[in-house]
Amino acid sequence: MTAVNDVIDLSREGEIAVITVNSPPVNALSARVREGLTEAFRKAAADGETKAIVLICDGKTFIAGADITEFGKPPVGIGLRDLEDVIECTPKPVIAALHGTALGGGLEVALCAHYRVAVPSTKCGLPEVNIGLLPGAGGTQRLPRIVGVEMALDMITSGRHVPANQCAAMGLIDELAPEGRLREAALAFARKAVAETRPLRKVRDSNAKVEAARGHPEIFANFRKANARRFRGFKAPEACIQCIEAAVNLPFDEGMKRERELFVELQKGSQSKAQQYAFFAEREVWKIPDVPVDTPTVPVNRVGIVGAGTMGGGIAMNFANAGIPVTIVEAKPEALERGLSVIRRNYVNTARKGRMTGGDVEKRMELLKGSLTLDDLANCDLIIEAVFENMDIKKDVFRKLDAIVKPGAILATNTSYLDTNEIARATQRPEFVIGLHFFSPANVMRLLEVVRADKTANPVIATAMQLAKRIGKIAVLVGVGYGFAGNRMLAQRQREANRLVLEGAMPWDVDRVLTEFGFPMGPFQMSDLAGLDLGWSKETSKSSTIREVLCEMDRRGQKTGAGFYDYDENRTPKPSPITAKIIEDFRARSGAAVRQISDEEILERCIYPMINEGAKILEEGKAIRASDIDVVWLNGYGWPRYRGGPMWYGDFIGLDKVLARMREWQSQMGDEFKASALLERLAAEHRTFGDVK
Ligand code: 3H9
Repeated sequence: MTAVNDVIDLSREGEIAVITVNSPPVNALSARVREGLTEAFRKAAADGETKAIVLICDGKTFIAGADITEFGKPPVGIGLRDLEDVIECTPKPVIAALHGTALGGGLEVALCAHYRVAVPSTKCGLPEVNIGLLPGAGGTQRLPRIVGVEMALDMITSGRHVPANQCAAMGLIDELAPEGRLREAALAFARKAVAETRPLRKVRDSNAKVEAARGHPEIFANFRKANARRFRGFKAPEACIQCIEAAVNLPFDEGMKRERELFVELQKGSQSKAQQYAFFAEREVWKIPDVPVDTPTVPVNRVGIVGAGTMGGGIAMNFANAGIPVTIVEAKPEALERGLSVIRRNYVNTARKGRMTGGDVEKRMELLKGSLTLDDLANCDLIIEAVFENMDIKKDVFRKLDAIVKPGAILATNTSYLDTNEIARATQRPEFVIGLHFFSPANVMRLLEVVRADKTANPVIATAMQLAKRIGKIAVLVGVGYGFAGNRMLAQRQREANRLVLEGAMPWDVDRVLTEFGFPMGPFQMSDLAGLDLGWSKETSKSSTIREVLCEMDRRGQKTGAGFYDYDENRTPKPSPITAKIIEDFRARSGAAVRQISDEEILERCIYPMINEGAKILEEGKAIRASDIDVVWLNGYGWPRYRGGPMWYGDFIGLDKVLARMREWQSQMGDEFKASALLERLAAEHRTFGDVK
């Protein structure tokens, strides 16, 4: 084996040259990889003994894409497309040997090989859309030439990873190799290609599938229409579609030009920067400076859950889905029965949609054991409390659990707001107490706020983070404080949304501005969905807020067919003249001065106080880094990914601008708008949240 450089090796086995990429962690196409590959291909092409070439990767995966860390920096070395030309024009058969994930630029390189061999566990995809880009190294032109236009539209705009057997069925992979035998299989394929003098098949030349779609613009029109909701606000999916249209309507080289233009346009725009930031932010959250990766963890083989309500049931499903047995405890048999049957119904619905089999439903239900006594949790390694949001009740549960569960077991609370330290103090084992704040519906939402209390031990934190990964969540470590990171910031937005209505905006104005910004729904639609009567009681209601008045009129949200909005039988919200009248009366009674409020003010008033609150969370050390706060908002509250997260957005619009507005509002409306010291400092120093390390 000869090292071409530190990441590329070239060797020969008989008449077959083997080029190996070894650039951990994911063999991304960095400048070194591109240079080494170019040189290796040139050498192998020039070598008289070599009759065919296998391109293979060491480590856990084939090339997983371009090196995203290079984006936005001045280009270095040979370009990816030039490397691809070298590969495609090699005068000897080139066989790409795939394992792991052949993604983005990695798959694009493989598409320039003349043949592709893969082990069955391989997945192929063009996920650039997820980072606000399009496949910019020929993927939009070559993929439809193999898999057809419809499949290319689906793969490129979803970015999904397609399993090898499906790729083989579509012709994207020529041969499946036995698992673990990739190298031998690829070498055998190469020898066969030489022996049979197989053609140097270039994907660029195979036009039948794109020509079949020519003169059928409805394919694209229908696709756009069917996916309008999913693509709303994002620029990359539309650019991907336009590239595939170019593949259909233009000669290959012209299509490549179009792809380049649109790629560069996306790369310059703020959306791709935001989405790339989000990609790395979601990988940073796992890194906790004072909890090193080698921190020991507690093995979690059985989980206990206290409370079989909506949260408890949803949380239980996460563990059952990961094959971890769960014991759920409820106080009353009817409540337990109801909780378990809701879980079963959820699984049956999933099975009905074809996303699991009847057998899977039974397997999961078998992992869930109901009980009416906390004593049955004695052998659990982790117990999650999901009872009513009341400090006394929670403390009582923890006191009891402490006496029952084995030493070393972790006690977790799912509280959304309450003081985890106070709950921990109810036990003799505060170092084993932690917060695990799941978001509703807990079996669907990806976010988990892991709440570190003052005494929580490092192994307990490490275990929680590891377990979150195991059940497919994205975990963010936060400190104790009312509402932790997410709900604490949400409270700012909610307060301003309500205040804006008193000042002259209508709920649907506020919701429209925030949905146009990119949220899936606005604060008032969200309130209607959750139910306006959460925490409301008829006996104590005094018509003191618009919400109370609505509840008193039995307009309690979607479930009663009316709330801030009126709803039809399809639950479509319509601005309500009744609500408008209630609001006008309320304003008149409270003597509020009503004025015209611009969309710009609505947006700024809802978002800037959140950014300011995020800064306070950071300066208090309740979140490790600004990007962790963004991960909370991206995964728990529907913050539009193409706007990075509230902290990224603050940096994007300029912290001096946020600060100026906060000061202005503070002078008009009081200290709720007082700027955080961190915001003041960063703005003064012309720095960003991203600069705070
Ligand atoms: C592209 O190809 C553009 C071209 O079309 C055109 C160009 C002209 N670059 O996710 P993990 C790092 S765009 C740099 O935790 P897993 C990652 O940050 C690209 N770094 O592992 C992490 O670092 P750290 C299209 C990358 O096993 C480490 O690798 N491709 C890249 O859970 C491990 O990552 C994609 O979008 C990269 N491309 O998942 C694929 N990828 O340890 C993006 C990863 O310091 N990657 N890193 O935190 C993935 O989807 C997943 O990483 C993968 C592995 C599935 C591969």
